[in-house]
Amino acid sequence: MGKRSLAALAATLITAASLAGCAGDDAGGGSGGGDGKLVLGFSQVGAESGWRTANTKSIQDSAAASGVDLKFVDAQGKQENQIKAIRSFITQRVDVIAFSPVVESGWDTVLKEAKDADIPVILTDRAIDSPDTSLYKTFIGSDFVLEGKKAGEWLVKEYEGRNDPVNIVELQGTPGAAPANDRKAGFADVIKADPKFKVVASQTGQFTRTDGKQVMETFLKSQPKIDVLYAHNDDMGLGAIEAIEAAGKKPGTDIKIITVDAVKDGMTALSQGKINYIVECSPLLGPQLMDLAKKVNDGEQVEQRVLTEETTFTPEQAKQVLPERKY
Ligand code: GZL
Repeated sequence: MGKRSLAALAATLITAASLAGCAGDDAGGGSGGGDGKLVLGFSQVGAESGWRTANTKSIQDSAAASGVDLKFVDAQGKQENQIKAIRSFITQRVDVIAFSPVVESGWDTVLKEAKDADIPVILTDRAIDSPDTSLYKTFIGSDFVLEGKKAGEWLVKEYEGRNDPVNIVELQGTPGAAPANDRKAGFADVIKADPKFKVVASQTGQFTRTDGKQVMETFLKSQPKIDVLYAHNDDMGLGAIEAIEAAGKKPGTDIKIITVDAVKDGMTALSQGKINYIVECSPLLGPQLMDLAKKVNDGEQVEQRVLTEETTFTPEQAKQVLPERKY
């Protein structure tokens, strides 16, 4: 149990004892595991993509390796399930709460409850849009706007010197999710400089292969000419490749494809030339999350924003790094 929890526990015990004549029930502050282990409650978005699976593995493996007692809950992509899980962590008096917010909005009430219960919160992977940054200790994750910009910059370079119109279709991530909003904004901000680039269709594929394939099928039927697909993650891009091939076209040649994540299946398609460029978004947040959880449990100051390291890949680079890719 960290220093923060001990202080909170002592204060609550004194209050409880003075009110009730005896401590009796469980006191406030983090209870810590009976065996003195840090107890971390984690609410995960779901299991929608290869990235998410790798993220979950990183968190679970890191908790085991660092002796953290992890209470892991999968929300199946529903905000109400994440809110329920956070409330349950508060009732259980965990030491620290962490979660990857499925969408940006609607968290203030439940995070205020955690703050009132003196349980620190860490945001991982995705941000929230609350103006009250006192509701969480830190946010560890990627800069999604930058990821969108990197995708746009590749496209601008790819079509440098050419003036014919470039028709782009876009597969967006989950509506309301920070990576969907920001990857869209960053990409649009770069391509707006050149009027030849036109996003002729943009629709959510929910970050999944199935939806990515289905939406790409509708794009192929409704759009007379598609030059480029920008997919907010590899999984939707891989689903779209199935639709493109079924329509008798060559992905990566007839339709250029840019995706984000760089999970193994995406990198394999990239190495085969079916995808032209991938912007990496690292899911391996586990080790840093455990380190941050221990620090906030001990009442240590941590940076408000912890950025993850990531790069970009071309087909040649994918061939080189695939053998040692961890996910
Ligand atoms: C990004 C993460 C996104 C991935 C998708 O940090 O939130 O969610 O890009 C995943 O693959 O579904």
